[in-house]
Amino acid sequence: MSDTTAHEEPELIQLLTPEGELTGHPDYPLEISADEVRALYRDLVLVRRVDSEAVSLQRQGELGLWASLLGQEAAQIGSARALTDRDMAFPSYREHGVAWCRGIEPKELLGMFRGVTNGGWDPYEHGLHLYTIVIGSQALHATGYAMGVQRDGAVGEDGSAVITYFGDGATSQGDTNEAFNFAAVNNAPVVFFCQNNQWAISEPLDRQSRAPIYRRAAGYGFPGMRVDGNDVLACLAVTRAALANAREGNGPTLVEAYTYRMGAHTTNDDPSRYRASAELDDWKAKDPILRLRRYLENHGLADDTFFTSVDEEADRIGEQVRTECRALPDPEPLEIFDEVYAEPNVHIDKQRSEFAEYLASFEGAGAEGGR
Ligand SMILES: Cc1ncc(C[n+]2csc(CCOP(=O)(O)OP(=O)(O)O)c2C)c(N)n1
Ligand SMILES: [Mg+2]
Repeated sequence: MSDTTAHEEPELIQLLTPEGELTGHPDYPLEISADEVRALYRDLVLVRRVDSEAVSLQRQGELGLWASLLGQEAAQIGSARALTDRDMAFPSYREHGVAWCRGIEPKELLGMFRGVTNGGWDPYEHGLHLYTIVIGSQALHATGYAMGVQRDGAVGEDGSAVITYFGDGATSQGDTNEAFNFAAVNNAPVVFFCQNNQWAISEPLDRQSRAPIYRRAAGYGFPGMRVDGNDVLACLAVTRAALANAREGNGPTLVEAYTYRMGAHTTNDDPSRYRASAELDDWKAKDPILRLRRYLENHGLADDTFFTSVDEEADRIGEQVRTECRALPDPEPLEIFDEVYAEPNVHIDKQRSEFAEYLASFEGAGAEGGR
């Protein structure tokens, strides 16, 4: 018995080769000006800098944890730059590039990882839901939200679409598969954007799926495609098409962005214990920033002055991230009770007053006692 689903070579949608050559793709034509390409390059470089500063801040004890996006910049910037202000995104916990594109200040992102906020931003103001740690749950939230958009009649060419981000590991979760099915049967305007970074902590891709992830969409009855996740132009073109499809009332799409987590899972992890360094070297050759830089240089679309100005801006942002992180105020201890429920709740009120009493018992024992 032959099993073509598992063994046929998958097609990878690519517009820009790792050498920086623009090949384009017949199904995903992309009209983009030189200014827009330079803006994408700037996004990629600045987001990588915010990320590397955050890793250093964790190492210096300023953050409790950080989940690095290193290597996934193009998947995030390309897809998020395809969104409009009317769209809503539901991220996981590594989507710092998406947050950047949705206008979240780096310090707002750092707050949660420093343990000083319960979330960090107003989801409606930015069109970005809060970070979600419960793997795959955001796919259901996004599907429900998309069904709400549908019921509000906020669809059509100028309407809203929804996108949700999750990883390869999340495709093994029931929540994600339920979301696929629910979105399909309800024709919900949602794009499932899977960043397949080849690893779910220490579990490699072949422990998650025998068939390529994007092919699962066929089983639920909607289109799926694999895009080169290190090619910012391909990610932009494919996500734009998927969002347009959702807006036009054609339901969900699964986009598998084939990429690589170049760093550790989080700052708590040591990948040298479970993966070979040769694998990382292979992916370094496909670096998303390098290939866009090569394209800009090869076509004379950017000169040294441009690259230097972006690097200088990155230095300024690095400095800003370090300063603002250290200046983030500690919350009042009792604030933790304020955002548990939207409505007053007797159980929470009881816990609040018990905790207030406990804190008061430290009075006179020094300011640190209550903290
Ligand atoms: C429901 C649930 N199960 C397990 C975990 C623990 N956990 C945290 S991250 C992770 C791996 C996720 O891998 P993937 O979906 O590929 O995302 P990536 O971290 O690679 O971006 C797991 C199992 C969790 N947070 N939530
Ligand atoms: Mg992963």
